[in-house]
Amino acid sequence: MTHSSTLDLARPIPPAASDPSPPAAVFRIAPLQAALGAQVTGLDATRPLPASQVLALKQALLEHHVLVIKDQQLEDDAFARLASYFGSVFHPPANVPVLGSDPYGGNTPDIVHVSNLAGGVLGHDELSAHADHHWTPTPSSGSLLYAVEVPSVGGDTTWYNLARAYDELDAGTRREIEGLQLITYNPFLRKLKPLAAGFPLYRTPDIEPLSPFEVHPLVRTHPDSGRRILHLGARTEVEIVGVEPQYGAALIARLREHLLQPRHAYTHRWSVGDIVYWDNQATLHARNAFDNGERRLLKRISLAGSRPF
Ligand SMILES: O=C(O)CCC(=O)C(=O)O
Ligand SMILES: [Fe+2]
Repeated sequence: MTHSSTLDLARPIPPAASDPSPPAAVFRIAPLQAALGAQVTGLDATRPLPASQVLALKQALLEHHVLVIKDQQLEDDAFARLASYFGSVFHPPANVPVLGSDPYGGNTPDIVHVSNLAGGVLGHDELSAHADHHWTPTPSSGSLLYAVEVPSVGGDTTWYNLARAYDELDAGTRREIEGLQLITYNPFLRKLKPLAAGFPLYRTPDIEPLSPFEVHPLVRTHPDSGRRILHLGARTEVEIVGVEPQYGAALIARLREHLLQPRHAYTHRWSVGDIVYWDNQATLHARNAFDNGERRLLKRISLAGSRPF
């Protein structure tokens, strides 16, 4: 008797006919048909995540560099909790301006509104490919963008796979760039000191160096996967330390042309509710322009990183 009542209790209880909640979607991570990226479905970030899902996301990020998490509807505290499974929020040194900070640095919000609407940053223009906070002593490990409002056309974001870009360099170029040190100057500092010629792609001796600046390896080693990464932005002002400027500028131009090939890229067309979490240590991201008459609001959290080696 006791035995059979135990069995009765173990039997699944069918939902009442009036139960409005849909069955929970199955958690799934599927690689995209692209040079990088995987899509995540069935994740419910309104609640704390199970350990198995956090581990699966971390592993997938290492393999695919970009995770497109679908169908989220989150208050800021739930978005911040999701991000905090992967690290703490990036805070720059007080004298280093970054996206969303005061012009000379300081007061960086934890959640930045990337938007053409009032209170937002980055407007509606195209953005060239970059890794967030590359120019700081400890660049961001990764960032998350959460789509709240999206335009009907444009405002797509493209990620580039820098691990693949490195792997596909010919052996001679890999030898040539091994051990080179690169300064990536802070574009927010350049905005404060504009040049008549606009934003230079390479600092030549006639241009006074922006300060503070940081020296990092041109080829970095991913701190978690150990993969070699071509750690170079598309248009940010740079300088290879200790080489002849003409040679340095030509080498950088050649490497940029190589890494920006469409076969290293994935372009994301945003839907409301998407969260993209990407690895800044293995990718660049860029955005195309959109019509300023349309509304676009993405909320961004950028995560702390470590000194590149
Ligand atoms: O607006 C975008 O798609 C990208 C903006 C960006 O570069 C960032 O949030 O780090
Ligand atoms: Fe960015």
